[in-house]
Amino acid sequence: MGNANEAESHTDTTRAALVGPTRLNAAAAGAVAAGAALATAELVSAFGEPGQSLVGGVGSGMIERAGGGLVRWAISMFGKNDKVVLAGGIVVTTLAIGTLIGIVSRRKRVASVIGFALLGLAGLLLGRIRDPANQVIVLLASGLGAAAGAVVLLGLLAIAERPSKRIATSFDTPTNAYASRRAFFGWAGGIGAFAAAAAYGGRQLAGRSVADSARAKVSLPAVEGIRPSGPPPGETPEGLTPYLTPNSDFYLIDTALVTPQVDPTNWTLKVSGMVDRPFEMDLAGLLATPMVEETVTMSCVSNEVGGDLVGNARWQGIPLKSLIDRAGVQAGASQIAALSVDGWTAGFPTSTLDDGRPAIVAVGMNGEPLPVEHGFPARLVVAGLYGYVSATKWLSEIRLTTWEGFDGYWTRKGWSKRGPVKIQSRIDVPRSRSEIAPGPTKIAGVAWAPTRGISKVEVQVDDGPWTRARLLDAGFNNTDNTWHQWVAEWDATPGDHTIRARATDRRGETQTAAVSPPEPDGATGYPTRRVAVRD
Ligand SMILES: Nc1nc2c(c(=O)[nH]1)N[C@H]1C(S)=C(S)[C@@H](COP(=O)(O)O)O[C@H]1N2
Ligand SMILES: [Mo]
Repeated sequence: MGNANEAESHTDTTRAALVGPTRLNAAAAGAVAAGAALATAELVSAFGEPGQSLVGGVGSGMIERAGGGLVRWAISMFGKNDKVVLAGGIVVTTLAIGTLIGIVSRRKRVASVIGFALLGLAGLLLGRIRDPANQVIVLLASGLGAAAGAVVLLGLLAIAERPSKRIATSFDTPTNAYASRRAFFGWAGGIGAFAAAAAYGGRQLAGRSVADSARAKVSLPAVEGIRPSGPPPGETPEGLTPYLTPNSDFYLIDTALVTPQVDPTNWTLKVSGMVDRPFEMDLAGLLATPMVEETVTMSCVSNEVGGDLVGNARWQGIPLKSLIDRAGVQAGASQIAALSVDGWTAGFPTSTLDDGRPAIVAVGMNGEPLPVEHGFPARLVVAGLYGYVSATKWLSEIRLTTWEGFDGYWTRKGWSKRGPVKIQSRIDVPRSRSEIAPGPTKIAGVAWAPTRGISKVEVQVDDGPWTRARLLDAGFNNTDNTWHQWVAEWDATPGDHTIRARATDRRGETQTAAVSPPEPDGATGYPTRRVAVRD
């Protein structure tokens, strides 16, 4: 018997040693190793350009290659969270690939080295390389990340092997199997937690923002003049959009996965191209140039009817006209191209400025230095043009060129070359699909036709007559460049109702009922709200 037992136990040892880690262990080890690889890459890339990240670089690269489609899809799906979702998708995909590498490596250890080498290569190729300094960092980040992944996977697989060896040397099989399983998951969990902490630390380090601290030091000179303002808050129905959009609520649209962090000490704004005297100016220079403040409603061409990709702010800055006049615009220069530090571009006809509309290189927004995500240190704001053809954030260059000689970022991707803002209105109150009580109620919203102004807003309930709403801002110095708040009274009767609105500009042009999508030059149609009136 004793002999038989020994023989059996010996057989066990051999078999167990060959079995090695379970599939679950190998999969978990792969995922943790991929996490360690990502964390290492993030930590290393944090030492590059501020705000740099390998995941961010891969995402930017994807945005660049997929072009407008991916961005628009992501924005439509996830709104303001589009970037977070994209970055999360990259992380989850990497962890899934790691899991696969782990499972394959269970039988062939060399697969862990090959797998992570390929993953690193993918990161290197996909990660956008903007300048030589970053190339080294991207190379280091993907190389060291891949190495960390392979080492962690091999280590965890080795730890996961122990159960079989222990089983062989012990009579108390279950206990030790549990003990070693605990050991494996202890290690795996520990490394996973460490990786998460390292990745977080890397992001914090990368976010050590020169831009934030530089912005905090900017003090805007006071600007004289009468400031338009909406009616006192007490006079607006609850739920109506405020006249001025606070910076923290102002919509955000850009193609940058990682918000550009501009350090004003090595930034200038260039005025170049078809000009007699090209020049550059730094932030101190801009701040010392005579400024204006203009209240302008800015809107995104992607805004759906009834959507919230529109906001109204006080923009402080230098009139664009004064900057290009100083450079001396040459005859034949028919387009103003506006370039960003991040490679994004916009362009509009030089003649846009002929009517004297607000067109400013803005350094201030609602009395504060321009927020980093809205383009610090300077951006362009042109009344009456959609953001995609005019409102370049993180502005680096204003280049005079010909109309034929240049297409902006979105124009190259099939959007209209000209982007005047279409007259539009929005119903804010009552809320969509809400249930309200019968009796006197308020219908309220905003309407805009920047540079043309709003002369009237009308509302219609079901198929009833169009009735005129009251413009709330008469007498509050509002200009034709901002949106207007409006309110209409309605005696709500029980039942389901559809409310519509339409605006007319000061030239007498009424917004069209014809429904068209945002692409290629802005959505049209009446805004509608469906409400249920119940006792
Ligand atoms: N550098 C840069 N500037 C940009 C963009 C961009 O993608 N990159 N998007 C433009 C678009 S489409 C719009 S609608 C406005 C939005 O400005 P906001 O994010 O400050 O609201 O910025 C414009 N300026
Ligand atoms: Mo936009």
